[in-house]
Amino acid sequence: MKNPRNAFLFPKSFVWGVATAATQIEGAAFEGGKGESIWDRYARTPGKIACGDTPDVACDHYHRYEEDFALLEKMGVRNYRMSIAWPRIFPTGEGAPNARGIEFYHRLFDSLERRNITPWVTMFHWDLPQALEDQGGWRTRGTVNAFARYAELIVREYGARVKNWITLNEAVCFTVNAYANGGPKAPGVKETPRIVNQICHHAILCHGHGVRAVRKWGGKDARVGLAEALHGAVPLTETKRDIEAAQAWFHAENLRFLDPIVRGSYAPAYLRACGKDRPRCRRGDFSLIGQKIDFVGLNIYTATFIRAGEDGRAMPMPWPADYPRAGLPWLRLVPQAMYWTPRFTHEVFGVKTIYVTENGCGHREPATVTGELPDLHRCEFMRSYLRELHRALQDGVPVRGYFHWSLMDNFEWSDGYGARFGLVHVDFHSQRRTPKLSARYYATVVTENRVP
Ligand code: PNW
Repeated sequence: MKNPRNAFLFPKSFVWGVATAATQIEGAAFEGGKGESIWDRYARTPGKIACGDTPDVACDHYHRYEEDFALLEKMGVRNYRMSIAWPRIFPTGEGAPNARGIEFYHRLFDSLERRNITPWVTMFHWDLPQALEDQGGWRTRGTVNAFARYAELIVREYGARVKNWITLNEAVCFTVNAYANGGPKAPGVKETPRIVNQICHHAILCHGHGVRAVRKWGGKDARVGLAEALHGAVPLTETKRDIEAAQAWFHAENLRFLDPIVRGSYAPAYLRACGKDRPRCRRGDFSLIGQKIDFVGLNIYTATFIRAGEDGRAMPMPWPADYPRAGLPWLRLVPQAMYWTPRFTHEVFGVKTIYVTENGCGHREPATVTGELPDLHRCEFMRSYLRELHRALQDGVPVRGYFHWSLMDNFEWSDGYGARFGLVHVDFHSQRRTPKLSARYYATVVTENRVP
């Protein structure tokens, strides 16, 4: 028998990590001089969040980060993706920065450094300062300018210790899913298509400001990219016809954000689809938006099956009612997304360096009594998705790392604390942390560099 430890091996330089976001874990929502974010406000609007949950305390990571990083260290995880809370740095989004907020992240980076864990820092993971929203928020250029100042400040402040920057997390979630249909993301309003398109334009402008800040203040060895939630497509069969149809559909579905960033202009097809509601652009916008980036992060959870119709056109498959899901209604179990989304991103958008910046499953798991929580479903989820990632690497798709979402159970936005995505279980009453079986599984992945 061949040595089974040689099966599903990853390249030596492959980056393994876990991911979190400030609002979902920090808590201390009104401590240390932090200002109110749109999620703090949204959580106080009745009916918006399951069970009336709020991010006020979350995992209390603000006070317990040492304990959390000790868990990371124990798992052997050497890369940690996190976000900085904009309202902790600028409580009202602009004006004077908050020294205690700035200090807090220095303490976090100190702790990571001591443990030899590399930070990957997201500048914006949805927590817009409420004061900016009150002045028009993403609808205005004022917010873009405020973001530019924020990005510059954090890169100047932390650039000596942070070398991996992610400007925005999932632009579609805090723009379209927040302003087009009344939710489910904060602020949960319904604007006209013209305003929504303008909001999206402002979002990619912010990405550009983030890139500029890193180039100017981040040092020679700094790298910058963004984390995207692309609409994934999986060909129903691996025939030429279905693959071509899936690829065409993937391209058409993802023109709004990544395309202008990698090509430096809006695609004619995108502008046609916007019609009279196309975004208003100013001179200079695209030299900012289209700056070269070092990698694209993909948050991969699910995808849509596509087949070619008679005329070759892409036809999305309807979902059978019983199709399996990984905990939440939208999270249909499609491990092949881990193969096709990076591959199409490479083929269609010409991206040469890809990181999977999120992947995970969210279940309603029972509280642990003592010891380990045997989340066999999460182990199986990871195993099947990681094998598809391995297949992508074997076929030459340039994926350089993987971050599991998430380190621990946390505030899952509108789903509150009911949907648990963690490798580590959190008891939200006692704040006790208990590694699940999947934490051990992932520790094996990371330390042996393979899919067991
Ligand atoms: C991501 N989809 O959101 C976010 O970046 C995380 O903050 C969040 O906790 C995690 O995924 C789990 O929800 C997504 O519909 C939301 O494909 C929806 C989708 C993808 C990602």
